[in-house]
Amino acid sequence: MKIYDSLQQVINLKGAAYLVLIDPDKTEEIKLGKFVSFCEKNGVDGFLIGGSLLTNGDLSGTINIVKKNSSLPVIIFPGAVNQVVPNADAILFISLISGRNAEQLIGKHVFAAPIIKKYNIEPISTGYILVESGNVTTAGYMSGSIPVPRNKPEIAASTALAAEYLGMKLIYLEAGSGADISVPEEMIKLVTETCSVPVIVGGGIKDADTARSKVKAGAKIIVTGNYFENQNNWEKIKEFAQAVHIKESIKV
Ligand code: 1GP
Repeated sequence: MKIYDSLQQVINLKGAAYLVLIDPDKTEEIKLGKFVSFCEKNGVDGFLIGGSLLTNGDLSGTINIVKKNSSLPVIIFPGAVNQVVPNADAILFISLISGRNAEQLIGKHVFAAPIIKKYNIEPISTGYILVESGNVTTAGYMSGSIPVPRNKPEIAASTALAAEYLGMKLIYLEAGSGADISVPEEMIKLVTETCSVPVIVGGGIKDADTARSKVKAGAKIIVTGNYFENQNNWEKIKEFAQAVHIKESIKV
């Protein structure tokens, strides 16, 4: 089954899917192996791997460790063309639709597409919308683009709808890794009411209640990264997964 379809299946079954972002710059082998198997046992549905800027991380090596220690889907979340590597299951084929820089809308993709084809990894076309989040994030800085103002949900919704009409299969509402404040619920609500493809929400989510309120607002995939880079927080993974899997808690 394609990874996109398996995500849809999780969404149908559990109400929403929970993905954990792994930054190859911030991992060490033994800890990462333990972490991913712990994630799998505690309800995580898959991993995103990559980042807006990798300085010394080994993306391929990181994916190998993740695959050795878990059977969950591994999806590249690329910040640059050199993050297209062969050993992942899929790649978010991201177009920065909140920006107006042709390179990030289509230019880099021309370089990446033949490599993705050669490696035979599944591209998942994703409209990426940066949302103002209090501070300048790496994603915002590196892309040199102005994020959508937090109090302008109609801009995000129109952008997402345009992406859907262009054939994109996911929308990613991104506050940025380590954001001070996460994507506002009002924006998630309007975007998810306006377009029909699944909406990912990530950036600055630091507790399970916040994750649940994003799902209640309409998010179909929640991503957290930074919070679980601190091992002291690992005990909360199950709580996050349960908060995201809104259908399961209703059943109980
Ligand atoms: C960043 O959305 C992800 O691209 C996750 O953000 O690291 O803030 O959880 P955090």
